[in-house]
Amino acid sequence: MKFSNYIILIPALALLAGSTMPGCKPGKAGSSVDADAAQKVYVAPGKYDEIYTFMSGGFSGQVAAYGIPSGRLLKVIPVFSQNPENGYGYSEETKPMLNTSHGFVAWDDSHHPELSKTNGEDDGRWLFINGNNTPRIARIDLTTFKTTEIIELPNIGGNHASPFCTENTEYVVGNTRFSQPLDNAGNDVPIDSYKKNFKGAVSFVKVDKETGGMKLAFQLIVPAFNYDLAHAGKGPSHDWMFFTCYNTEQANTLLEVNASQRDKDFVMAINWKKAEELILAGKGTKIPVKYAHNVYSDKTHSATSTIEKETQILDVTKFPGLVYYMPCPKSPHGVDVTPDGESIVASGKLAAVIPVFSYKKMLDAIAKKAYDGMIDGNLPVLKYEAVLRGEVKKPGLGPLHTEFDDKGFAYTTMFVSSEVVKWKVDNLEIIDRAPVFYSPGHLSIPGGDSKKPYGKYVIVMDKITKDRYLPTGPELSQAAQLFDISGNKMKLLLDFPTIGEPHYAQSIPAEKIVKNQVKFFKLADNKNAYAVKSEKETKVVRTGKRVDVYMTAMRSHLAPDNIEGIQVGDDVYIHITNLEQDWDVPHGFAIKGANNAELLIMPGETSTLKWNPYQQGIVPFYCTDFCSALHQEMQGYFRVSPAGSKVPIKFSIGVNPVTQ
Ligand code: RUQ
Ligand code: CUA
Repeated sequence: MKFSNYIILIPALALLAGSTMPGCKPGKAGSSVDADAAQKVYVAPGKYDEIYTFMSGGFSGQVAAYGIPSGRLLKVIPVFSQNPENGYGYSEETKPMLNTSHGFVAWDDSHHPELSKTNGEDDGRWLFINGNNTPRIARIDLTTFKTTEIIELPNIGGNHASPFCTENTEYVVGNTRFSQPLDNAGNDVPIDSYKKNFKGAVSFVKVDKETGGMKLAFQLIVPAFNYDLAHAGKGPSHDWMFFTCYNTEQANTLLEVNASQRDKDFVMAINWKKAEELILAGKGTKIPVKYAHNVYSDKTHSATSTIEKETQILDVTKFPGLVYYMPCPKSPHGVDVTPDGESIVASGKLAAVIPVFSYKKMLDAIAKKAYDGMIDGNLPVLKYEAVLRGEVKKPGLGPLHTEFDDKGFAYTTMFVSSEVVKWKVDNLEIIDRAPVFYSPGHLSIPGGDSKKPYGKYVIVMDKITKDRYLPTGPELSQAAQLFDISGNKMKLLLDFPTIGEPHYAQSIPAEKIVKNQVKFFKLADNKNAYAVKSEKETKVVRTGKRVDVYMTAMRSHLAPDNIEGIQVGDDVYIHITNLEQDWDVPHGFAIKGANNAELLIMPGETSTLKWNPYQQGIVPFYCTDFCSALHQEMQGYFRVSPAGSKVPIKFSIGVNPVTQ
C-alpha cells in the first residue's frame, strides 16, 4: 500500500520542484501585454489611485500599502518588526507593542492581511494581520495607518491560518500550523509522542464593535494536524468557519513525504456560533497561560503591554455538533467561500481538480449522518460525495488560492503550472487562463473574499521572479502582477516589486479609506505624560541618573537647542512634542552615536528617544525630515561631561544671538 502511494507522490513532488527549473517555466511575457496596458495603469501626476492594496510583507514583518492600478508603494506600515525609518519599536512609546510572553520580539513573519467587515463587506476601518512565528494578531487603524494593537496567542505554534474574520468582525480567528502540547501541559515530552501529546488550538479573538479592541475570548482544542488557511462563512453559512488541514497523517518528521501519504486531507468546518453559546453557558475550562496584549493609544501616543494569565478552552471532542471534516484531495492549502456563502472552494497543493463543496449539502450530510469514519473517536468525517457540489476539472497544476469577482467568476492561482485560472462559479467551467511569472501564491481582487466583490482587477503575488527585473545580486525582488479582469479575458497590465515576501493582500476601493483619514493629532488632546504644548514649557529635569528632556519641534528649530549638564552613564530620555498642526509636517530627531534609531514625530504627537551617552564631548542632534527651507538649520548640541561633574543642567535656545 505504502509503495503505491510513493509512486503517485514522487512525480507530484518532482513537478513541484520542477516549477523552479528554467526548462519548465513559461515563456517571456512581453508579447502578452496589450498595447493599451500602459494607459490602464497610468495615474496622471497629482491624481489618486482607485484602489488601496494592503500587502503582507512576509518575513519583513510589515504591511505595505500600494495604489492600484499604478502599483505605486504608498507606505510601509510597521507591525511586528522594528522600523528605523520612523522609530517604531525603538521609541519608548512604541517598544511595548513588540512585547511578548518571551520578552521583546522585534521581528515576525506576516502573511495574511484581513480587512474588517460589516455585513460581509469590507468597511475600511481596520486591517488585521498575523505574526506567524511568535503567534500574534495585530490590528492597524486605517484612519492613521498605524499599528494600534497586538495580541499574542498562547498554546499554539505557527499562527498561519490567521487572522480571518467573521461576517461582522465578531471575531478574528487564528489556527495552529505547528501543533504542539498546550503551554501548561508539562511539555517536556519526546517529539515522537506527537500523536499522544500534541494538539491544535483555534483562537477566537473578540473584536469590539466600536473601538476594534481585541480580546482572546476562547480557544477550541482540535486534533493535532497542520491547519493552513481559513475563511468564515457568510450569508447562510454565517455561523461557520472553514479551515484547511494537512498532515492528517500526524507525522512529526520529513513532512514533505510523510504528510503527503493520504489521498485526502480535510476541510474542517466549525460551528463558531455554537462554540460561542457553549462558552456563554459556562462550558469553557479556564487554564493558566501567559500572553501579551499590547495597546497603543492615539491620546497618549503610547503603548502599554499587559501580560494576561488565563484563557478558556473547549475540547471539541467533548461537544458533538461543533466540528465536522470534509475530505479534500491532496494536502489542501487555500479555502475560500463564494460571495453568496453557499460554496466552499478548497485547493489541494498536489491535486488535479478543485473540489467545490456545498454548504447546503454539508448540512444535509450532517442531518443524515452521512459519515465516513470519525477522527479522535467522535469528530465525524462527512462523505466526500455527500458534501461535494462538483469539481473544477483540469484546472492546471498546484491550485492554491481563489477569489471572486462581481460577475460570478472565480480566479484560482496555480503554483506549479504558473497561471491564474478563471472559472464560472455556477457551472464550474473554465473560461480563461493567464500565465503568470512565476509560481503565484495568493491573489487579491478588491472585495474578492467579501459578500460584494468590486472586481475589475486581480493582483497576483508571485513566489519567483527570475528574469522579470534588473538583477539585484543573489536575491531578486519579490513581485506582484496586475491583471485587468473587467472583460472576458484576463489581461496582464503591470509587474511591480514588493517588500519582503508578499503572501496575501486585500484590496479595497480607495474612497472607503480616504474619507476617514486623520491629518494631524490635536495638540490640545495630547495626553502623553511628557508632552509640552509650547516652547515656554520646555525643560530639562535631572532625577538621580535619569534626565528628562522636554523638547518641542517646530519649523525650523528644536527647543531647547543647547543642553548642558548631561553626564556619562546617564539615562537620558528626550521627549519631543511636534507642535505643528498641519497635514504632513513630521519632524525627525537623531543623536550622533545613539544606539537606537531616529524618531519621526507626527504633528501633535509626542515621542521619546532613550539615549545613554558613554563618553564626554559635544554631541549634535538634528531633525532628519526635510521639513522646510531652513530644515538644515534644525539642529542642536548636547554637552556631555564626565560622571560626577559639577557642570549644572542648563538649556536654552537663542540666548546668544549673533548681531552684525
Ligand atoms: S500562504 S501561498 Cu502563507 Cu497564505 Cu498560500
Ligand atoms: Cu524639522 Cu527638518
